[in-house]
Formats: sequence, structure tokens, C-alpha cells
Amino acid sequence: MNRIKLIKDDITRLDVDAIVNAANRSLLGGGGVDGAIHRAAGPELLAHCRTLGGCEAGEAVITPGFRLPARYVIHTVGPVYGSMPAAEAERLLANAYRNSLELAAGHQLKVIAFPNISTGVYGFPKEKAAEIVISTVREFLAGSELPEEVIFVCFDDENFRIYERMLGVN
Ligand code: AR6
Repeated sequence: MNRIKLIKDDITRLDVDAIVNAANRSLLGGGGVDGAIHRAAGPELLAHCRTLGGCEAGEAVITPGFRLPARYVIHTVGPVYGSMPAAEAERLLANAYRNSLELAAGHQLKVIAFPNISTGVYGFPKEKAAEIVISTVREFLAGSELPEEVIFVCFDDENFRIYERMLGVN
């Protein structure tokens, strides 16, 4: 069974066990997908995030989904590209995905959906990011029965085309 799916959609619409948020270290919201998730989840999400004390780049934390169709939100913080050596940014991007998957597995979650972390405001080159993300997720799934399914949710056409090509679909 192919445990990796690709869609082009707004991640806040998905009825899955967990959606992943491309957050910042404060966990107090922002623009992009983070803003969309906070708007759709309602003010309860921000109130909950205020109690968490932030999150370092490459790490991940889990919260309820509140008003979202998704049961949980896994908040991870990607690297700000250009603010550190490229190799460090690559390592932190892989950690962000791996730690999100660890949390999902630890909570017995079956279906988790990821946006294209760090490829918006944080400026990570999309092609390089997709390469790292796909190999990190494949490697994790090879060693773990959970999550059963990982959905890559692309919002912009460019990311969608890159993932389509790299995953060998369509
Ligand atoms: N559903 C799915 N993907 C989306 C959505 C959506 N509703 N909206 C945007 N994207 P970004 P980053 C895609 O900038 O680069 C925030 O202010 C978008 O097309 O949201 O990790 C945080 O608070 C892009 O491919 O996240 C941080 O400060 C991807 O989401 C900072 O931005 C990531 O773009 C994080 O920057």
C-alpha cells in the first residue's frame, strides 16, 4: 500500500487525525498557513498555545484541533533559510518532519497531513525542501507502522508540481 498521498488544498479543510502547522518559535500565530490554522481553529487554539512556552526550530508540539475538522494540530517550527548554514537548515527541516511524525505515532494517529514547511515566508528553496522531506518521511514510514498515511498538502502550484514529479504520481 502506498502510504504517501499528495493533494492540492487548504490544509484547514482536512478531516484527518492531525494537520501540521508551520509555526514560529513563539507558537502565537502569524501569517501563511499558521494564520489560516489559527483562524479556522478559533481563539481557543491561541489560548492553549500561550501555555506552551514556545518551540525551538526542528521541534514539534501537539495541541487539540478545537474548531478544525482535524482532531489535533502538530505545531512544528521550520528553519529560516539564510539565517544559518544551508546544511543546518536542511538538518532542521528534516527534524521538523521527523519530530512531527514521532508525535503522531506516539499518539496512535493514523492520518497526518503536512504543509510545505519553511517554503513560504521562511524562504527554503522548494525543490531542495521537497527532496529532504520526501526522503525523511519515506525513511520514517519504513521503520514505523504509524502513521498509516501521510498526506502532503500543497497550496501553491509550484510545490504541487515538484511533489508530483518527485513522488512519481500522475
Ligand atoms: N493550507 C496549506 N498550505 C498553505 C496554506 C493553507 N491554508 N496557506 C499557505 N500554505 P508559510 P513558513 C503554504 O509562509 O515558510 C508564519 O507567519 C504556502 O504556500 O505559511 O514555514 C509563521 O508564523 C507554503 O508552501 O510557512 C512563521 O512566522 C507553505 O504553506 C512563518 O510564517 C509554508 O508557508 C513560517 O514560515
